Amino acid sequence: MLSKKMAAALNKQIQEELFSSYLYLSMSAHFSDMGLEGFANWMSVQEKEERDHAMKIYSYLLSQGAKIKLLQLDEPQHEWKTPLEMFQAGLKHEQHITKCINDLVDIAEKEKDRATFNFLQWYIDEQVEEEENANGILDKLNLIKNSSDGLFMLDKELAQRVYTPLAAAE
Ligand code: OFO
Repeated sequence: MLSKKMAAALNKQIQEELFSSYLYLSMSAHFSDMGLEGFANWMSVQEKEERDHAMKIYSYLLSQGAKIKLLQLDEPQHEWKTPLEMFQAGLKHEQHITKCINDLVDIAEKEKDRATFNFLQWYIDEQVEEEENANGILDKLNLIKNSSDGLFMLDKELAQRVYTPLAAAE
């Protein structure tokens, strides 16, 4: 049984995850506009994974008999100057999500809500991976600088990313 505070905070996290999806979808569209289809693919996979993150919380709330309350989504940014700027924005966003997850864990701890505390461990691990992924691509973009050959090679690499639905990945 979740407290009202815990349920409200988890509902808010569904909104955060869906906004993440919206943001990465916007980035995917912008990469397509730039003709960088490999980058667009990477963001498209990211966008789907974020929906999975939201739905995992959705299912958890339902399993606990809590009410689902979907909140309004903000409009994401549509334009960026460079791929580097986009991944910098992506990393900053993931750092924000990490803070959100840590805040949720704090609430679960304060309320001695062991089930939710356990549930959130998956998100803690996931955020380590999310920040690592964004950092890894940022490192490459920093090495490439303005080389169009380098960008072309990285675009080919990012085209290889494949979406695995969360249920299948676990
Ligand atoms: Fe990007 O990990 Fe969820 O939001």
